[in-house]
Amino acid sequence: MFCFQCEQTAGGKGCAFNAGVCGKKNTTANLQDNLTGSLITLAKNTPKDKEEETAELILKGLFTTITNVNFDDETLKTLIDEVKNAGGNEPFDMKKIWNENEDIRSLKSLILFGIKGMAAYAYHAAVLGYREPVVDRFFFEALRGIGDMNADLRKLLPMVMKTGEINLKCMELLDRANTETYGNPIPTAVTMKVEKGPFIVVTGHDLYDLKKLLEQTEGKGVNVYTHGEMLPAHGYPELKKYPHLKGNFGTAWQNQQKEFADIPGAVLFTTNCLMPVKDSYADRVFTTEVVEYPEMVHIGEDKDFTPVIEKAIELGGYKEDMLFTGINGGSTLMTGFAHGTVLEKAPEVVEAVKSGEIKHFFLVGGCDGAKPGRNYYTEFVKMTPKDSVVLTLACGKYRFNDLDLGTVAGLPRIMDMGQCNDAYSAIKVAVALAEAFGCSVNELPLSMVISWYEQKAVAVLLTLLHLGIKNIYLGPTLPAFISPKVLELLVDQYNISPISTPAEDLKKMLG
Ligand code: FSO
Ligand code: SF4
Repeated sequence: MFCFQCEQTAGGKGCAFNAGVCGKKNTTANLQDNLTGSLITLAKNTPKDKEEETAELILKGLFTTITNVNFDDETLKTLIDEVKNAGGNEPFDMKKIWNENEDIRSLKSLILFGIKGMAAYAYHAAVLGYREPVVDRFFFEALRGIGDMNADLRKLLPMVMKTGEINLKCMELLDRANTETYGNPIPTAVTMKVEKGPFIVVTGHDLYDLKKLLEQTEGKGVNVYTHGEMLPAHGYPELKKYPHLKGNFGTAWQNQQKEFADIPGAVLFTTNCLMPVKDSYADRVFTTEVVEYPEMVHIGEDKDFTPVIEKAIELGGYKEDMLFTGINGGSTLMTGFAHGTVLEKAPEVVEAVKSGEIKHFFLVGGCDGAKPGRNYYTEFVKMTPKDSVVLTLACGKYRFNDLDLGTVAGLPRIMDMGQCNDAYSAIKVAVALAEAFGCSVNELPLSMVISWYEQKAVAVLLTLLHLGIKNIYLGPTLPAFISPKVLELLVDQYNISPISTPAEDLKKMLG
């Protein structure tokens, strides 16, 4: 096996031999490569007029290969067969890419990992009935580009940027799907208290699964709690209206093995990040959609969550109400500051900036992860000056979202804009501020501190670059798939820098 698609890759170079750091086995990694290779062949063989109908399979295939999504060799084999039957026979050999010249490999990786992330977003939008032909078609173009052994830097570089451009359209589509289906998020305080009695914890990004579960648990005496990337669900009117959607349990994905170890409730995984399931809680883990783990009960397309509900009732929940806290000891998390809410307050925000009440905005967003060094983000946020606002999104926020940093100009100093795909909200707000001040986004008193882990973060990063956003601080480490030459390019054109220390970086940003 060879895999270097995520931040925790072995030795900062690549996972090889028997298993990946994420727990993915050699056999699974090879099957995932086989699936990707089949998708490349399928893209080559699909006539233009058949692209839209084939796109669904491409989305599913790519999403399945994202880090911490699917560990099940049997499902992978079935999916490969499906792709082969659809026209992906004689899979492209991914080794050819892993063995290519390092700069070509780097650019192809950016495209491939970018479209994997984008596939997840497109998939969530499609579940709600939202598709966009421009997005669907780009998967074919990108896969063909990746499989083109004659492609040089001149051909691949624009495709990297186009991945960012199309991902913006894709995030816009998902934003529309989510807000038209569930309403515009509103600021909401979420408790970390778990009430006594049976409960289900839902993790991942899929709001549709949560909605179905809320409908099916209604009136059954089973409470529902969000976990990880599901936290922003509390802000959506059509989800928050369910009184048994009680609060949030736990923190970010990398803490799941500890947090779920002795949980007297059922856990439903709707997307990544799923970690290898420990015996201590294996009997209470359920998966759905593209997430799968050997021997765990999988809820199929009928979305009949009865086994999950029955498990929760059997386990019975805590005997007494339990008050949990975040990593800094806080027990309430605020969410729901999507573009709709923030832009309503735009005139006040602009006034506060003009009067000097707000001096700086920070976007501290992205993934959390298991490797040490991520307390940088906690320290960074704690050190931000009192006259600044911290916008955040994705699971990295659990490093600081339980902190009470007070308010500035009547606004909370930390505003959670949502999941990683809600980077779209941050972009909308930044663009609106730039318009109000008649300047470019790069001229705003705004600094972006991005943490990455898996491939959705790659897609978001490419979108920021496509928008011409400069001076991004990226951490905790730079991707292994960025070659020195490609890094040089990114530094020259976009002045991307790796994070250093919170104090040093803050000084530069405010300087
Ligand atoms: Fe996190 Fe995992 Fe949302 Fe990712 S839960 S790390 S970027 O899947 O997708 O932020
Ligand atoms: Fe390694 Fe990450 Fe690939 Fe898992 S997804 S095998 S940890 S690089």
